[in-house]
Parts: sequence; structure tokens; C-alpha cells
Amino acid sequence: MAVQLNYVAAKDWKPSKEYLITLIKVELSETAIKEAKGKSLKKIFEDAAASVAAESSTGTWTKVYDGEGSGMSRAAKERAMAFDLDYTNHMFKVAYPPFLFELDNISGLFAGIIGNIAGMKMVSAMRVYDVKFPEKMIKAFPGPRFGVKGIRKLLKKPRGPLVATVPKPKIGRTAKEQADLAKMLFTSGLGTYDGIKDDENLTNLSFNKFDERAKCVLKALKAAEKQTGKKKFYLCNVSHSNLEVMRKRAKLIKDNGGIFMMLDVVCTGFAAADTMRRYNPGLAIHAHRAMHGFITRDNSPGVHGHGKLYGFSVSMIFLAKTFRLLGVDTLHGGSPLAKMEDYGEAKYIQQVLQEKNLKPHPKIPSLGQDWYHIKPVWMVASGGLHPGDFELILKELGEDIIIQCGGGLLGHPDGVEAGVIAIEQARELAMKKIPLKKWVEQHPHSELAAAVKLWGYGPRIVY
Ligand code: CAP
Ligand code: MG
Repeated sequence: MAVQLNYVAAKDWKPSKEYLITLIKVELSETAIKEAKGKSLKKIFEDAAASVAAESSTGTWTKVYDGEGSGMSRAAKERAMAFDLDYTNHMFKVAYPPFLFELDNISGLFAGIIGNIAGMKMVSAMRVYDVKFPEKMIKAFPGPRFGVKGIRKLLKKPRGPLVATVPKPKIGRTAKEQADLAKMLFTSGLGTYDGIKDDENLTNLSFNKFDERAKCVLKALKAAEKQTGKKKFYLCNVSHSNLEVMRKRAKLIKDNGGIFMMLDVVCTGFAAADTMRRYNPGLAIHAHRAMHGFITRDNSPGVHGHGKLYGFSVSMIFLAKTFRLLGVDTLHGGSPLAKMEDYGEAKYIQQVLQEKNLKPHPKIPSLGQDWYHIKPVWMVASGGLHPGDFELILKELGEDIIIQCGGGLLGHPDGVEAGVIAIEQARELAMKKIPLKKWVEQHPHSELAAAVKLWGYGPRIVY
């Protein structure tokens, strides 16, 4: 790619705090090496980094007219710069001056910084590890309405993790049957179970209509709150490709006393997350991330920054930052035990979601972030989880976490009530820091022991 201006910064150049930064690794393609005819690998890598900075800011693939009226002087002055080039791992950062973006527009921003670069034929693989937003951009967003503390207040739950269950089978129950399950979850055992969640494919289906489901599950929830004296939540899935439908669904939840909506934030998109945060009747947003694996998953050795990359991806760290900025209150962030391969990121994602002054991770390629007024977000651990995992999850990810067990409750060998009790036991032990394994040995006939006998303590990989 013939880059017209110089898009690679001098060796020790550092951007000011005003700049937005991205962190990227590339593999140089065979074509790039062949076409470079004798250029050193170092130079080809510099060209690739320059091309990324050019294509994502003010440049294009060839020299263009640069005379009067061409805008070239502004393009030169306000261009992005590739810097901190790592010639061994082919990693680099790109710094963008704030002038290049509309500060409150994530869709516009991403169209720029990651919009076209994955199409460059100079590279055969690329991973975007992180983005660091400048203060001005952070200030253009409201962030979560409730966040960790706000949700604790709504639920009158000053400490500890929250537990929730997604009905399984994923699709099958009618609205009424789902409400019956909610009642069972909320009133079994000591009545401490916190939440029920819709599964992602449950929207408005012929046998389970959104309106009916929202009304009857919330009715069952209110009755259970009365009976147990404990606050409960329902993560009611409003996801739709039409924003107006989502807004209507959110209103119905609010009118029926709900506090939460669930949004599949990748499938509905950045505009949906932004709009639903700014224009909804005061509900908290639970962000599910169905489809993220097609964006974030990378099984190549280079996923940690060293070694070869095989494909094109954007990390979950990048997405988690984006959705915190857009203002979701809870976000699925994986867990050290989740069903998909974990890159060791789950713990860092929890920090991305919850720390005020996030530092870069010492091992995972990352940039850190100052969050200013943006509140911390609940981390949601989900995917193949069961009571035998509680001790480790809480130890690794802390208390500001929602642990979602679908199969890990509804698959209990002695039924749903026993599943609730097993989770109650696991949560209490973890909160009291009593070793789970030892307790199970001492209570072999407990519901928790039956769960552990079936699922063990480790991860349940779902093939
Ligand atoms: C979990 C789940 C969630 C995934 C996604 C499911 O059910 O409801 O959608 O875990 O979350 O349908 O599989 P189980 P994440 O508890 O039965 O596994 O993106 O965080 O993996
Ligand atoms: Mg699901």
C-alpha cells in the first residue's frame, strides 16, 4: 500500500492524553513479502503499521491529489500515528487525535479505527487487543445507570454474588411454565435465589409470547418477593432488530414492576445498546453477548501477543470496555471455567468492568483505562457452571458477580428444588470461606454433594 504521508511516529514519540489508542498485532502476508521485493521484514512491518494508521484515519491505498482544496493539509496535521512498534511480535499501537471522531458515536468511531483494516492484503492475520478512550470521549457517554452499587440497592443486597438461572431446555416452556419455574426457583430452599433469565433465542415466540411471559414471570416474582421477603430479578429479553419494538418491550417490563431488561448487545449492536441506555423507562440493562465468539475467539498461539496469529479478531476486552462505556449494568464476561477456551482474560475483564483506574495487564496485551464518572458493571460468569465451581469463581472474580447456572441447576439429579438448595449451600460456603470439598465430604447426603458427584469441581467443557 502506497502511503502518502508518514504514518509511523519517530522512535520515542508518545501521544498526549487527548489521543485515542488501539493495540494491534499483525501477521505479514506472503503477498506483502513477495511484492515488497527485497525490502527487509522490518520495513514491510513498518509499512503494514503505517497502512493501518493511514486506512483507519486520513489515508488511502494510493497517492491522491493533494493540491488546493484537497483537504490534504488537515489530513496531514490530524492523521493517526503508529507508534511503539514491536518488531519481534509485530505488535504496535495507533494513536488517533480526537478531531478524527464524533465523540459520542461508537458506530462512527469503529467504522474508522477498525472498519476497513481487516481487509488489507498486506496482512494475513490481525488481532485488535484493546482500545483506550480519551477523557473527552468517556465524558460524552452516561455509562451504566445503576452499575454495581445501584443494583445492590435495588435488590437490598449489600454484599455477595447474585445467582440466576436460564431455563433449559432453551426453548420449550410456555410463558406460564416459565413463570411456574420462576416461582419454584424463588421459593425453594431458604427463598434466597435471586434471579431468572430468558435464554437468547427466547424473544416473542408463538408458544411463548413476550407480553404474556413478561407479565406472568413478573407476577410470580412479586408473589415470591412477598412470600420470602427477598428482592428478586427477571432478566427479560427485549432483543429485536427493531429499536421501537425493544422500547415498547422495555416499557411493558417497567409497567409490570420489573427492574431489568436483557439485551443481546452484539446481535442488536452498538446503536441498540446506546439507544436503549439513553431512552428506556429507567430499567437496568443486562447484556448478554451471543455471537461474540465470531468476533473475539482466536485459537492461534499469537492470541497472547507472542507467536503466530491465524485469523482476524477483536478481543473481548475491547468489547467489554465498549459496553461499559455505552452503559450496560451487567455483562457476560466468561469465567475461568466457562465452556469456551479461556485466554486467561476473565479476571482481567472483571477488572475492565469494575476498576476506576485500570492498569494494563502484565501479561495480556492491554492498555488500561481511566473511567472518570463511569460506574462499575457487574461481571456475569456463565456457561457450563454448577455449584462445584462457586469457590473458585468467587476467589478469582470477586463478589460483584452474577453466577448464572442453567444446566448447573436444572440438571440436578434430584430436581429443581434440590438444584436451588445446592446453589444456596455453595454460595454460603463461598461467602464464609469454608472449603467446599471438605464440607461436601462431611455432608455426603447434602444437595451440594449430589451436584458435585455429578459434575465435579472443574470446568464442564461443552463440545
Ligand atoms: C448458559 C447460557 C449462556 C451462555 C453464554 C447458554 O447456560 O444461557 O447463553 O453461557 O454466556 O445458553 O449456554 P448454562 P457467555 O448455564 O446451561 O451453560 O457468553 O458468558 O458464555
Ligand atoms: Mg443462553
